[in-house]
Amino acid sequence: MATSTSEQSAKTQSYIDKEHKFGAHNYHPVPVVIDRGEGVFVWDVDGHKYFDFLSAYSAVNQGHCHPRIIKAMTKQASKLTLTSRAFHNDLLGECEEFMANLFGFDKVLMMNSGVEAVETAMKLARKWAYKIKGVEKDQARLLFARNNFHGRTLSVVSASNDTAARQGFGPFMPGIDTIPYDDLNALEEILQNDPNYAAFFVEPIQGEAGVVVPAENYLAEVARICRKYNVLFVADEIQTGIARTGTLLATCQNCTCNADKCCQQKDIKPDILLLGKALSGGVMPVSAVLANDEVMLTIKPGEHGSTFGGNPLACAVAMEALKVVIDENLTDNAMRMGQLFREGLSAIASRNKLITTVRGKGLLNAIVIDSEEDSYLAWNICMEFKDNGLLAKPTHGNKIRLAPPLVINEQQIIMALNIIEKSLNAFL
Ligand code: IF1
Repeated sequence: MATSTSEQSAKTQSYIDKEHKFGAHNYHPVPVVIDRGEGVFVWDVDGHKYFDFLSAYSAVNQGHCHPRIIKAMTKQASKLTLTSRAFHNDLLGECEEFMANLFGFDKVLMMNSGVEAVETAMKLARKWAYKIKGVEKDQARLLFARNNFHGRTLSVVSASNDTAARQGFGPFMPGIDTIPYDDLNALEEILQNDPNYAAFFVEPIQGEAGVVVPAENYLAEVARICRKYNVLFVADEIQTGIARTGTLLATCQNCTCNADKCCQQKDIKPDILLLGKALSGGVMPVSAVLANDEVMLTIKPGEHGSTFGGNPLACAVAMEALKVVIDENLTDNAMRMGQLFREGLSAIASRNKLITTVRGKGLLNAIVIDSEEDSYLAWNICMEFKDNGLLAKPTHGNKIRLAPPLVINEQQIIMALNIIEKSLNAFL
């Protein structure tokens, strides 16, 4: 088993010291240095094995270094990686067609990081507001839910209410407002009082806020209210999408379709869908914006893009990463293993009062620890997890996100639950 944090090896410390000396100090990582990943496991430089219960924030849904995705990547990497969009390439159209059909939209705009997809959607929403909805020039407003996390660019943190994300970065993007999450009255009230709203951006489950699951009817009602006031419903599925929550998309809350073609139940279909992270199985940055022609065609040639957006390597990887999700029934596995996992966590909570809440959907779950938000208890519990062979990290103080790769099996879930209970009991 892993050496305890106090016995952290000199080898591990040397890697951490080098990062500290030569790298920006923009993170406070768990003190572990990983050098190999396979499936649900990662290993550190001292050869210690861990369950990965963060999955790079739901980017490695298919498991670390999935052989099919690596094979697709290495095959394409030795043939053609990048042309820029100055020229066509032989995979972009195929990838766009595959994704448009799978998720049920007319068109796809490929980008790289998740926040680039969010920024793209903000630009599309404003363009649509001026060209289609008829909002006066420079008067379009964008609406977000409070306690959101959509990325870290200046215009996106302009929509954040998180102090750490905003402090010292002003001035912020104008034309942005927020309302409480999971509050339909607030949404109806703000949209009925101002015709200048272009779009409402929302996470189907708020990940960084601590895996906050809204009311069962929230997303369907968001879609209805947005349609009522001619406002675009933008679903940020960068973390919740691609089978993570037990359906291909979290907006398909009560999905009954099988996962090889998202039915996108008409009543909750977003106008703009944002994907990222697991779109590449965690092997490279790939993101995508999906929308129908009325929205997507408001941007003309030369008005948006990126050097690497839609590159052939990303297209090869994205298609294979999605095919793995479908072929291995990861949506169904996430649903079943998530149910088993939450039952196990609830059983632990009945024996150990440190867990005050268990919540989540599919394999996006979190436990809330009985402590103040600014307490170090959740961090110390994660250090104990690490010493016992499981990696996780607290979010917003006293919540611990627990999100393994979707390839996890029943035996591994039970082993992880045993580690979690053993670790928590060390604090009783
Ligand atoms: C970090 C948080 C999670 C996202 C949603 C857009 C983006 C993200 C719903 C932007 C990215 C990442 C960022 C990453 C840690 C992680 C994160 F802790 F920061 F808040 F997952 F909750 N929409 N989330 O979750 O995508 O540009 O990063 O590709 O910044 O360390 P990105």
